[in-house]
This record gives sequence, C-alpha cells and structure tokens, in this order.
Amino acid sequence: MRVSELIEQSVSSATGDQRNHAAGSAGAASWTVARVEALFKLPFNDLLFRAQSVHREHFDPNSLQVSTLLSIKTGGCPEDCQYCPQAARHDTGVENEPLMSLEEVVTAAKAAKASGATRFCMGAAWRGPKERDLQQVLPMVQAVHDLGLESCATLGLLKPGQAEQLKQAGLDYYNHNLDTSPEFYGQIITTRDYQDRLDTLSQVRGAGLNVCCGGIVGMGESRLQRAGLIAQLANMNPAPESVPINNLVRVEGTPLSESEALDPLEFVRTIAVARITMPKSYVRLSAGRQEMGEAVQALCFLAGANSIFYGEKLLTTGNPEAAADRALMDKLGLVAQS
Ligand code: SAM
Ligand code: DTB
Ligand code: SF4
Repeated sequence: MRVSELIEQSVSSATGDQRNHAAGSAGAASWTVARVEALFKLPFNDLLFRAQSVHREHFDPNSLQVSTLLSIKTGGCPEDCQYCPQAARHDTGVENEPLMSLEEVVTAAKAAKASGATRFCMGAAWRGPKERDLQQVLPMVQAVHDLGLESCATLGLLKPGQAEQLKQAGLDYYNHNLDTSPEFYGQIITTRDYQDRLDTLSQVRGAGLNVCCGGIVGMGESRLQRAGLIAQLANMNPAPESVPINNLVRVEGTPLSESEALDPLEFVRTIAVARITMPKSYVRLSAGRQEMGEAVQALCFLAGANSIFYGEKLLTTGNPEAAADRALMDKLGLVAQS
C-alpha cells in the first residue's frame, strides 16, 4: 500500500471523506463543501503530509512550473471587483493605458523566455474583449506561440466564438478565475455574476483550451467560504489544469485595502486542500508572494504548490525579484520545469 493510501485511511474518518479515488482523480464532481472544510480542519501536520503524499503521486516534488505575466492593457476597467487596483472607479494611481503594441509584447515574451519562463500570460483590464480588441490580441498570441512558449491570456468574459479564435491563433491556456465562493461573491463583485464566469469557462473548455482557474483568499471570507471556492474548482469536470491561488494584495485605494491579513498558515492550508482535491492540477502560488517570506513559500511548496509567477511584476503590483526567486529555488533544491 502506498504511503498516501495509509494516510488516507488514517484521516478519512476525521474528514468523513468517502470519495471514490478514481472519480476524484478524473476531476468528477465529488467534493462536497463539508468534505473540503473537513480537510481544512485536519491537524496541520496531517494535512501537509497528505497533500505532499498526493503531490508525489502525480508530480516531481522538486520541479516548479514558471510563468511570466505581462499586463498588455492596464487600468481603466469598468468592472467593480473590490480587490482590483485596475478598476477605474478605485483611486489607486493606476493609469488607464492603451493596449500594448505587438512589438512591445514580443520583446517582453523574448525576455521572459530568456529568463527561464516556459509560460507567458497576457492580462488585460477589460470586462471582456471587444471584437476589435481581440483582433489585436490574436497576433500577440500567435507570436508567443511561435517563440515556443506556452501561451496564456486573461482577457475577461468571452463571447461565443472568441475562445475558438484564440485557440486557432495558438493559445494554450485561458485564465478566468471564480475568485471566491458563490456565497461570498456578491460582496466582492456586482458587475458580473458567478454564472457569467462559469459560462466563459465552459466556452474555454468547449474550444479545446486548457483552463487556468482559481481565486483569491484573504478578502474577509470565512473558512467555509474558502472551502466553497475549492469545492467549485475541484468539482469542475475535468478540474482546471492550472489553479492559481492568490493571496489578496491589499492595494491602497481599493475597498479591500484595510482587510485583515489572512493567517499565513491558513493560506498554506488552502494550498494543501487545493492539492488534495485537484491532484493532477498545477497549483500556482500566485499573487501575494512578495509579502509572504521564504518560510511560508517553502511551506506552500511542501503543501503541493508547483507553479509560480516569475518576474518582478505581476500585473500592476510587485512580485519577488527574479534573483530572489532563483536564490530561494536553489535553497530548496527546486528546479524550473523545462
Ligand atoms: N480583467 C480580467 C478578469 O478579471 O478576468 C483579467 C485580469 S484580472 C486582473 C485577473 C485576476 O487577477 C482576477 O481574477 C483576480 O483573481 C486577480 N487579482 C486582481 N487583483 C488582485 C489583488 N489585488 N490581489 C490578488 N489577486 C488579484
Ligand atoms: C491570477 O490568478 N493572478 C494573476 C493572473 N491570474 C492574471 C494576477 C494577479 C494580479 C495581482 C494584482 C496586480 O498585480 O494588479
Ligand atoms: Fe477589471 Fe479584471 Fe480588475 Fe475586475 S479583476 S476590475 S474585471 S481588471
């Protein structure tokens, strides 16, 4: 019997988790919020051991997937996401900039490749791309693809047919986050609803694109609501290939700037629960790393995080310096996935 199965036996009574493993690993809907919450409640050491055991069944534990982000269209967004520095209605000092040129994007993608990133993600502060916008983004996707990088885009809500156009241009992944649980969602965003997000995700999947979908914690949600987010993600069939877990970056001028910081160990628990419930997905330790410190990041990797954003900027906020990340990876013996 594998170690993870032994652990499974010892904790299944604590979590009430009678999940069918075959179904779970295929991403079939099988995680009730109560079962996910029970994982959160495990003793920390049991939770991490279980997460690391699951992780080792599916991944090299010392390999890290490395993505670089570029904000191709910054600021001026009409949406009201309470956490976001790019919403026009929040006075954060982020300027409304035009869409970058193809040349600027190619230069940034070449630099990302040269620094060791294997995925390049282009983000736009739009509710969703207008047809004219999309026509300008398609050559960028094609160019990133032609450089031999995995391409990812996060452009907001997609209308029918847009995902197919992105796929045809060579897009590998589309990022669209659920952000939080259905119950908490209305307190964070009112200009689009949960179902709009699910509809876009279903178009992405329908077009044959890989799905990158996660959320943000530390927005004042309860543990039950964090469990609700993870259950939503884990019950997608199939589960998202990439799951970014963002720790809220509290930006001055946003309504969430004064939120109480999430206990770092609760953040680590969230990563562990994501790993256990989505065993084959890349779990990305996303926004919030700069504020985290090396020890908490190391615990996140132990809990099964195996992907990061690399480069000194996320979209508009800071990320650890590349040299600091290389030093941390060296210390931990983590190797960038090629
Ligand atoms: N506008 C598009 C959309 O909302 O889908 C794409 C860009 S949007 C900035 C991408 C994601 O960034 C959001 O869904 C959210 O999860 C994350 N994000 C934005 N601001 C954040 C913050 N202050 N802290 C953590 N994550 C944040
Ligand atoms: C995701 O889940 N996190 C990234 C990426 N997908 C696009 C964005 C984080 C943004 C953090 C705030 C900022 O830099 O503006
Ligand atoms: Fe706009 Fe995306 Fe920011 Fe929401 S998260 S305000 S949609 S850029």
